[in-house]
Amino acid sequence: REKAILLDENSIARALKRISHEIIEKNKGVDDIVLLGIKTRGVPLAERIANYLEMFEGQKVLVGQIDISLYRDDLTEKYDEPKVGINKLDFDIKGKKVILVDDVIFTGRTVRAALDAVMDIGRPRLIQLAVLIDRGHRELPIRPDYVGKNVPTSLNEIIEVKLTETDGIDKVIILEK
Ligand code: 3GP
Ligand code: 5GP
Ligand code: MG
Repeated sequence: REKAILLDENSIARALKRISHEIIEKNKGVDDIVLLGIKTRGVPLAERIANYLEMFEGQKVLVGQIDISLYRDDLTEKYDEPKVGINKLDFDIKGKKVILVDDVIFTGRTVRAALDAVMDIGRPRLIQLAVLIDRGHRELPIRPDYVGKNVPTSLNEIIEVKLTETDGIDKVIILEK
């Protein structure tokens, strides 16, 4: 079942620090940047990146959450379009640079739904995407701006992302179904 460890605690930290530096480089600082974590594990990842951004640039970066619910019976079955949950932010994103953060990008449908949610909330200046793992198999023309690790997968493989905040440990492994 477990085939390999893709990232451990140290390599997750290094990947998130590198992504944070890339965000600063691409945006020439962190002015007007807000991070939006997608549902469960995108949220702690967004919080960690925000901490690194503050560490590197000495400026606070706001973090919000986006709730996208997938309706599917089984992780390998075809599923309906991801649905946008109730999304409220306690800050305004009008004119902001929004960076969506998720743990894994696969078909791209969750991100597409998240883009809808963001546009509903307010009109950002631009939207970028950061993911810890890109496992391929995109079904939409969506690509991340920042990637922790590219992992070409087969469809019977699953990436398991564990984070201390949600799972008590930092670890990314690849499993065979
Ligand atoms: P997350 O809420 O932290 O993103 O989709 C619900 C959870 O199931 C996700 O956690 C994700 O980590 C996990 N998961 C593992 N494999 C898959 C998969 O192939 N598709 C989806 N949608 N989720 C998966
Ligand atoms: P997509 O909508 O791009 O098909 O899938 C992205 C969402 O599903 C992400 O929020 C991610 O958590 C989850 N997901 C898809 N494939 C995997 C996977 O192999 N492992 C994990 N952990 N999550 C996945
Ligand atoms: Mg996710």
